[in-house]
Amino acid sequence: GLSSDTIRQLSDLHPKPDIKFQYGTAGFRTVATVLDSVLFRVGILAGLRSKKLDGKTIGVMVTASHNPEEDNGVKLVDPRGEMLESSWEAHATTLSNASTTDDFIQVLETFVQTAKIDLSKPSRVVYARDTRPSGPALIAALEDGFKAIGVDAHDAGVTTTPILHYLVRAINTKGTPESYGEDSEEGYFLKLSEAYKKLVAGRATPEPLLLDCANGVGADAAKKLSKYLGDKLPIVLTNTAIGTPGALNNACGADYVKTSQKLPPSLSNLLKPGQRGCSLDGDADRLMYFHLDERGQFRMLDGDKIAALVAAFIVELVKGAGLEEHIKVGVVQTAYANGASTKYLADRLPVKCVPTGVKHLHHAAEHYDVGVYFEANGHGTVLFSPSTQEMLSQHQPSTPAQSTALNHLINLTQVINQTVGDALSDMLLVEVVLSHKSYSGIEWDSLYTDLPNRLVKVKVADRNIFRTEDAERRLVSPVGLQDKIEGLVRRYEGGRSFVRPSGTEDVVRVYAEAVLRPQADELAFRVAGLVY
Ligand code: NG1
Ligand code: ZN
Repeated sequence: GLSSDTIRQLSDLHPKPDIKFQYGTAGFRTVATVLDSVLFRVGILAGLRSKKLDGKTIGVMVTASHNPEEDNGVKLVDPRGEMLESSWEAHATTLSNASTTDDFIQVLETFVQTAKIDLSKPSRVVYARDTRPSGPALIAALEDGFKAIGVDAHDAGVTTTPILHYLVRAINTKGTPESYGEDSEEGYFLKLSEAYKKLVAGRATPEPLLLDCANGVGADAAKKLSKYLGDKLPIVLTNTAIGTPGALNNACGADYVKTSQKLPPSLSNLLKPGQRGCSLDGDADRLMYFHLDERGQFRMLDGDKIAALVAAFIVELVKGAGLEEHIKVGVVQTAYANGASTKYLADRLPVKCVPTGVKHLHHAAEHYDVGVYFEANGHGTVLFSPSTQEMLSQHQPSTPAQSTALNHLINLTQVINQTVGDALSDMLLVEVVLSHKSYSGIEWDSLYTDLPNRLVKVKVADRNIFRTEDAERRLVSPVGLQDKIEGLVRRYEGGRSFVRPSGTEDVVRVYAEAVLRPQADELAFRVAGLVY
């Protein structure tokens, strides 16, 4: 059984504050100062998850992504590099909320029994953190959790969330036919950069790309990646002040760009008309592109624009390889996708809408032969099903043109981090497509014109009374509210609006779009008025 003495002693060092925790869509996430006990318990939970899966390596990432520097968080990564299985989210929540050491040990023992965890199995975990100042202390608490049940733990240091996901998959597939690459950071950079170089071989060197690193861990990773890419992709790094207190995600980064729909002020003297730039978020799993148009106006190229660019390109390659009868490409979006992007995509290929949260997108994308998923906020990737990857490696092309398209597809499976949305991998993917299509930001942007939209947060007494259906596009509770929203929406040309409770913040979100900017704003604020 559990050696409760060791657990007891260590647990006493990590008392739970009087706070209700919840493992949400992004794991546990809140102000860092209250997270000590959560990290300790997550260390134990990760070990148990590994034991349950026969000693496979589990990942633990300590980050609060795009949130303010004073926040932090932690989430678990399952063996194939994907998000923790949903049923264990509830176990994580229960364990984190046991109020005393005694309660905790009791909850733990019950859990081990009901989940039928064989404690004699080995347990392995790989873990990492972003650059937040609260990181080291939280990692120490996590390591006490590992110690408490004897986890064989490997510290991957300070790195990006997608690299940690990559490592988990690479470790678990090492030496097998499904090997995902060498199980090290260098292995990751090598895999991506080699595939990128093959994809752009013989093409003109692009204009320098301005890269806003949000003053986070992406700065380090981008610096390393840039060395591997050499002159194949000139990158100008900015907002790389990892050590400056308060700088992380402050008036910069992917979330700033998406929510304020503005160029970070720190980039205003750096981005030249016609030049393209992009922003990472604090753990480098979100990517927002932008450019200045002919008139010097800021134009945002968000996750929807990335999905449109990439999906159309892959469809073209599949046709080019002569595989359109065998490989079906589909797209997954959430209700936050711009209506114009949905229309553009749905005219060309199957599009599915799912509830917010990476796990929903990822899961739905797995149902296609090639599934492209992106959230409007810039989190996304492309999944190639195992049978599709098999087909790509077996297929005999009949012409040189088919052979070229086929090779491009195979190299795309390598440049894309298929475990999770990965800003640096997505950046290479976008650069490949722009190069192949000879697109500047202007041509890319003109694939379709975004409908003006507005996203507002509303603080309410209890956000749990807001319940949705139809992939969060309609409210079922509070009763009557949906009818009122629809009554308003009908008065606006091209109007669309929906309301849902946030899974990561104690707010209700209101989204609205319409053909004209003032109308989109007005609709959002009037719907917010109904919610309040
Ligand atoms: P919530 O807080 O549930 O809206 C936010 C983002 C999601 C996703 C998660 C996880 C919006 C509107 N919502 O979720 O897309 O990224 O955080 O980080 O951007
Ligand atoms: Zn992130």
